[in-house]
Amino acid sequence: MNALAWHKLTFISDLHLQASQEATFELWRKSLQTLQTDALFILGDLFEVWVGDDILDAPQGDFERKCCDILHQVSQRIPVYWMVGNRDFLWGDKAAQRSGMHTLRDPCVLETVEGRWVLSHGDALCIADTAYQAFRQQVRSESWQLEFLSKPLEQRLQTARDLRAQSEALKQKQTHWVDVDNTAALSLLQAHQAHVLIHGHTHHPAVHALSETHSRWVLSDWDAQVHPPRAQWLTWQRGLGLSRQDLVT
Ligand code: LP5
Ligand code: MN
Repeated sequence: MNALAWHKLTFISDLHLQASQEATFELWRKSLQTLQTDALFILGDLFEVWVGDDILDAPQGDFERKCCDILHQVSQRIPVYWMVGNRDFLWGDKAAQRSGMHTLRDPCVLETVEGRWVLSHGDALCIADTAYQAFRQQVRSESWQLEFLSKPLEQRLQTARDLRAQSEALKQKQTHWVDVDNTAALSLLQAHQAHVLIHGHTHHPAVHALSETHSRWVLSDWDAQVHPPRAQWLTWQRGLGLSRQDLVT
C-alpha cells in the first residue's frame, strides 16, 4: 500500500461499536464528520461483533446499516482503509461495498516517506495466548466460516453473545494479560524490511522500542462512557512524525 503522496495519515482501532454504547458511537460519528486527513486507517475491531453481512438486510441490522452509511459518507471525502479484528473478521464483500471502505490484509505494509511500516490488528502476535491462537486458526478457516455463516442469523448472534461472555469471564479469571510478543513483532518487521509496527487489540496504548531502529505503536481503544472518556487518534504528519490526539466529549 503506497502512502508516499500523503501528508497526513490517521489511525484508529478497537472502537467496538455497538447499539448499546451510544456515547462512543456519537463521538465516532461526529469526529469522522470533521476529520481532516489524507487517509484514515481502521485497524480492526471497529464493531463489537460482526456475525455476517446478512445483518445488513435483517430487521436487527439498524445499527450496522447506520454505521455503514456513515462510513460510506466519509469514504466519499477521504479514502478509508480497514482490516478486520478478532470481533469483526466475518466482514465480507457486501459490507465492504456498502461502507465504501477498502479492506486491507493483516498484516499489511504501508510505504511512507519515512520508510516501510507494518499495520496489523495485533491479535495474531499474542502468541503466548495459545488457547486464543487455536480458536483463531479455527474461525479464520474458510470451511469453518462457510458453515458458520450458513446458520440462521439469530443463532449466530446468540453464539457471538455466548463467546463474548466466555471471553470476558476468561479475562476476569486471568491474573495477567498476554501482550504482543516483541520478538515476533520484530521478526515480522524484519521479514517485511519495515521498522514501524502499528497495531491495536491490546488496549494498552504505548510505544515499545523493539531494537534501536524498530518500534511498535499501540493504538488506544475507544470508550466514551467512562470518565475520562477514552478516544484517541494516532496521527502521522509529514515532517512531524507520529503523535496521539485525545478527543474530548
Ligand atoms: O475479544 P476480547 O478482547 O474479549 O478477547 C480476545 C479473545 N477473544 C475473542 C472472542 C471474542 O471476544 C468473541 C467473539 C466475537 C464474535 C465474532 C463473530 C461471531 C463469530 C463466532 C465465532 C465462534 O476473540 C481472547 C483473547 C483476548 O482477546 C486477548 O488477546 O484471550 O481469546 C479467547 O477468549 C478465546 C479463548 O481463549 C478460547 C475460546 C475457545 C472457545 C471454543 C469455542 C468454539 C466455538 C465454536 C462455536 C461455533
Ligand atoms: Mn481485538
